[in-house]
Amino acid sequence: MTAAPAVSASNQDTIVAVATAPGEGAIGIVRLSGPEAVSIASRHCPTRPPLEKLEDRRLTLCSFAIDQQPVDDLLVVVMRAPRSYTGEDTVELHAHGGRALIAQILGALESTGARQADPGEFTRRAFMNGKLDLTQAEAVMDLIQARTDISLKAAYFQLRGGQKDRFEHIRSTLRQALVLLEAQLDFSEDVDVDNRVLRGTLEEARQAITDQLHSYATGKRVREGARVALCGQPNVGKSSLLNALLQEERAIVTHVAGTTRDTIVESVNLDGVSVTLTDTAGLRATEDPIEREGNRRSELAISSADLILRVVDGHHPPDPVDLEFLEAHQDRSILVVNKEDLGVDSSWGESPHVQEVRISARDRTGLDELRSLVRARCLGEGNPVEAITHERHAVLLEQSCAAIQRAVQALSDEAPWEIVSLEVRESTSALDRILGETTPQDTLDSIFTSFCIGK
Ligand SMILES: Nc1nc2c(ncn2[C@@H]2O[C@H](COP(=O)(O)OP(=O)(O)OP(=O)(O)O)[C@@H](O)[C@H]2O)c(=O)[nH]1
Ligand SMILES: [Mg+2]
Repeated sequence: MTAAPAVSASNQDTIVAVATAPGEGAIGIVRLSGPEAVSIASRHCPTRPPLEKLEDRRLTLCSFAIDQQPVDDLLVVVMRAPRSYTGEDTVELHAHGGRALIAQILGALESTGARQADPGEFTRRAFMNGKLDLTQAEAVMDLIQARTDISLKAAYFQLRGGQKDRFEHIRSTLRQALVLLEAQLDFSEDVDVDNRVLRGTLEEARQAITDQLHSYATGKRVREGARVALCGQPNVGKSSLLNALLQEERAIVTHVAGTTRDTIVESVNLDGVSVTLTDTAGLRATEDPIEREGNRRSELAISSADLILRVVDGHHPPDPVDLEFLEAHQDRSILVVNKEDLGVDSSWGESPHVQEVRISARDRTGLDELRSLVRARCLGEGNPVEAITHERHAVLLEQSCAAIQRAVQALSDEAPWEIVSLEVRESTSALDRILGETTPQDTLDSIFTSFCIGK
């Protein structure tokens, strides 16, 4: 994942890059795309018939030659425009995946006219050639980076155009409103727009956007993972729980209160959700400067967490400090009553407002239930696969929604039709930008340069 300057070179260039992960592998795929892709490759791939005449999309064995010297036997395939990933003429070479070999092949293709591709340039060309809209292009990277089943499904939903279709649907609703408004503007004497129909149409679009926006909290956790903090008083078993969830002895566990002094951060897949777990120092009043700093870091982790696991020692009766904490953070905490193996005090389980789970970090009981609670709380209601996952989409949807609200207000105020129309246009243009139709160059640059080379 190398950062690189913005793509500025001409689309007329033929670009080349290795498409498989760097290093040694059974196969290394080199991809060429652009107007000269076939002629450049044919200088190194003596096929029969020649590459220019080779059937589209058929893998053919040949010996790749540099200065007439064969260096590898490989498979070559030609995918002619527009039926290729980029929409341009594309050649793929499936060579053996060795570092020196791939470097030689790339060098040879560059010396015969190809230019090394910038990060994301193949996908950028696919986008420029209308093969993908911008949400689909973004999903390509999501798909590659997905670490859990759920984030993979969400990426694939977006790649197949699931989000694109929704945004287009909302936009077409807004365009219906615009048609009504245009008619009023063009033929104001003869046409009298039915205000209720117009309002209904705008309301429909607003509602669809609001639904999408509500899904973003979930979608963000699906794509980026959720932050979960383990917190509580000293010695209750937070570090033991961290180790149990990671299935490794990551943190030091002792019977001494105050064992963990710094925060410990680890990533784990919990029941299909990618989670960043933070074990924190036990919270208690102290004069020790190290523990005070530990407490400060604990507070920081707690305040930024999507979900807090408040761990208590269930063998003892509830402490008001824990109950107060849970009350203050009930919307994003789960009460984890630990040390179940020692017997749980009968006063636990009385709070109807707090979700509670009983475990033994020592004996590793109750962990499946805890994992599935964490999953349910992180993913919320609704279908997480169809949630919007990109902040860029959420920000533009908010802009679109605000413009619709201003349009509705203008209607109520009986403002001139031009004003209403202006606001509806504003709301559609935010959707245009999500889809990449009028997206500023710098936004495109920042999206595509975050891709890897060869994608
Ligand atoms: N019986 C029993 N003991 C446990 C369990 N979980 C933890 N302990 C013990 O409780 C003590 C404290 O465990 P830790 O995991 O270090 O607790 P902590 O909350 O991280 O403590 P600090 O880092 O000091 O805040 C250790 O002696 C553990 O062996 C459990 O489920 N059952
Ligand atoms: Mg600890």
